[in-house]
Amino acid sequence: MDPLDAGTRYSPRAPADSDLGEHFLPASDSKKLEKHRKPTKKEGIGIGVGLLVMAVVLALITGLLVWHFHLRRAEKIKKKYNGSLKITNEPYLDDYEDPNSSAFQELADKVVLQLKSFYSKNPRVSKYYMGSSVLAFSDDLDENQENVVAYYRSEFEVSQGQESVVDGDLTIKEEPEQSKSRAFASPEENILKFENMVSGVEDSRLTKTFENPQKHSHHAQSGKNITLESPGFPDSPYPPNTFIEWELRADHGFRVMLSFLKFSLEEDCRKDFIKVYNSLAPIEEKALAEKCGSYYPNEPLTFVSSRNVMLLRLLTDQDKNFPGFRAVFTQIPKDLAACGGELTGLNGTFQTPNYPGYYPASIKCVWNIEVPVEKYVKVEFKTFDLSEPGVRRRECLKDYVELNDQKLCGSKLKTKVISSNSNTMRVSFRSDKSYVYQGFLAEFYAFEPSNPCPGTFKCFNNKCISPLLECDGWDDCEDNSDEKHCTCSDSQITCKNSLCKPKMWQCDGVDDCGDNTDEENCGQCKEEEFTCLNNHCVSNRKMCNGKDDCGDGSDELDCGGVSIVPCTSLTHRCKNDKCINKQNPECDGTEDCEDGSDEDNCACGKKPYKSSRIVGGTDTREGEWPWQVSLHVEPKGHVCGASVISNRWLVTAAHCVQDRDIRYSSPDVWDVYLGLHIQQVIGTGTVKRKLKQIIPHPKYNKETFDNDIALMELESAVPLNNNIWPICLPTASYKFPIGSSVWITGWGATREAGFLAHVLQKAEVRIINSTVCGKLMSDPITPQMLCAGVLSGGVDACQGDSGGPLSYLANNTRYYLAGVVSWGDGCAHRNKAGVYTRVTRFRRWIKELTGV
Ligand code: 4AZ
Repeated sequence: MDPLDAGTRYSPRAPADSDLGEHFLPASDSKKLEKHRKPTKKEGIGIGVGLLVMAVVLALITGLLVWHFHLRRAEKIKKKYNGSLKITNEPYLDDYEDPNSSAFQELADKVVLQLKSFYSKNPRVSKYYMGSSVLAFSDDLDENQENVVAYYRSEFEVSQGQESVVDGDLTIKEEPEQSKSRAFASPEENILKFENMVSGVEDSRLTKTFENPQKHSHHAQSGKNITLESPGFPDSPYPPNTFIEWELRADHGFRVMLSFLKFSLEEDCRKDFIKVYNSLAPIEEKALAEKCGSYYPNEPLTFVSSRNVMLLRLLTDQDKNFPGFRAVFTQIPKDLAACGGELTGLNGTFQTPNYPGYYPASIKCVWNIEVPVEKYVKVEFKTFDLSEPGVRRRECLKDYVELNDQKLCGSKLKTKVISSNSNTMRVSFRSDKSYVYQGFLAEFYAFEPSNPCPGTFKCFNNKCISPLLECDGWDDCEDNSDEKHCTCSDSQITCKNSLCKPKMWQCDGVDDCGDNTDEENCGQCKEEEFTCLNNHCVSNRKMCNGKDDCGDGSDELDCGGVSIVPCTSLTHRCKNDKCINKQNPECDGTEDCEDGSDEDNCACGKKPYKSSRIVGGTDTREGEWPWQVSLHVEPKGHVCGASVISNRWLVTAAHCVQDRDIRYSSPDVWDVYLGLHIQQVIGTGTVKRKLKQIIPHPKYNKETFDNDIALMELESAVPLNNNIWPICLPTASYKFPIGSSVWITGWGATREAGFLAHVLQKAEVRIINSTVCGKLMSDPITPQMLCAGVLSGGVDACQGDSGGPLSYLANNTRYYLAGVVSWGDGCAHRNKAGVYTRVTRFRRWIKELTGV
């Protein structure tokens, strides 16, 4: 817990009563209370002296005030500016790499002297200038002339209120390429010729002082990896208040390549972070990336410098220390990161340089695609991430791709397929000086203009899709063109906008048509009435009147603001047994209960890893679903799934633990695999455990599958980490909205009666209205069941997924166990749902037995 949250804030104690007496003023002298009378001569002198004393005191106070205000105005703020500049009239010496060499010292002294004279010429900043120091030198080849680049820090003590003036003068942006010839000093002898000065203010998170700041310098060697690690990695978490810099250099004509192999820092970049610079000075204009949180192991979090230098910084705050990182750095020839070129043939792929690592800064690539005459070109982006923060998508001012006079940027493309009206296409890509991303992977194809999608359906955006997907109610083209101009079949409704949607989707609470046609006239209530969640009708006037008019409390929800209301099944019960009318208030970052209990125990349900890639397909990545468990029974192997809810307890399906050919109800037949990704591959993050006990729900009904839930206690606790982490349990009143997306995961069969999956699979389905579901399924849907699926078929849980989680992502932050995989009519049939155990119905039972 954060120390601040723990309530250890400093609050001055009120003085004890016994002390108060000592501070009372003594009772007034009775003489002073006498009536006024004419003063005597002696008294007259006394008055004169008194007046004099008063005048002196007044003068003193005035002086003090003047001094005080003068001092206040003169209160100084320390500011540091980091910069780099090119020295064009000095040859580079290898000794410059060593800050202890006399060559370094000599040149550094000269640079410092000249910086002083540079600042002295600017009256706005000269009065605040405290001094400069050289951080490093590197070489820079420019039109065959070898220059020295100096990296420096200048310090100022600025009067309060003047910071912006100084900031304005000391934030110096890099000049555009064509106007780089300006010199800062006349090329007199013995005077260094400065060019291309870039400077910016130091990161505000570095204003505090660090006890033991460290700086390491490394020079790469071709074909050799140098390992960099955060302190203590991997055995212990990094220490608090750490500030480390790594200066990375490559040989002349090479680039630095830095790859993070393991990366796990605190989630919040304001607290702990790394920052990578395309320079040896930490200048914001040269920042390539700032990263925190965790990244998937072995994901290509790789950076490439523009020249032969790079700076890596690690900064941590006082609390919450994480494992840290392991990175390797090496040098690559400059042209290895080259890009663009001539692309010919009928199809092919191209990508941003260093893909799937991050592209370099300040790069321009042009691909000229030429397919055989009489054919046209189509480019499809398979992945795309040029997501500079703070840039509006339409503008694309920083990093972008340009094709057909159209600029693309950001991370979500509206159209992934772009085609030309000729046999050529020019694709260009540019990155600016700072902040780089993964870039893109694209494919080009030649197509026949008269028949662009032979044997398939042609979308308006030129994507080709299977003809079976036309008019199926799903936007497969991603521009809806496969769902337009359809003649709706008997099993479909015709939306006002002429789209066709399955009848099953009518009145399911989701606007499938896009114009709400499928959700109109669903309730029986009149216009001036409110439709309660239990389908009762109450007058609109009775909404939010503090009384439960519906009978289920739904007329008192969503009334704006949070208030204490009578408890119903729809309200949230706080720890103090008072109920509030906010839906799903738990762990949403706001304390809604008087006792704050809605924000207790919120460590669950967080996915450990961020992704630096756009995910597609159904294979999961290691650690993506850390609550997923594989339950094995020898000699069969994987039989069922389960979910971690604490370091000792799992939730699974009761039907998984019923005796059949094997005594499945007996704890000792089971082997539990936590943190598993691929069946039969016991990874470093995998833990195997035996069971202490199995508790199937006492009301489990093997005929109807009602109450299909069981608890499993592990023989011993497991360590919780990036690969094993509990999912949140929803409270009894938690609502999973109809139509919202939920994830199913498991190693179950990938088709009905098919084989089990090797790699843990995931699929996105939607929650389906129980009444609609009841009409679809062969057996009844009880209140203890929850339906989810994709009614067009093809996506579902299947044999072997049973007992596993149905995970719901709340507020884009944490996952809740909405359901336990229970049963279905086969797998993935059209107009069939998957049926799950509704976990909210068992919240109290779970708490009673496990304490979770
Ligand atoms: C099973 O046999 C099973 N389509 C689980 C889920 C579903 C079907 C079968 C849902 O474990």
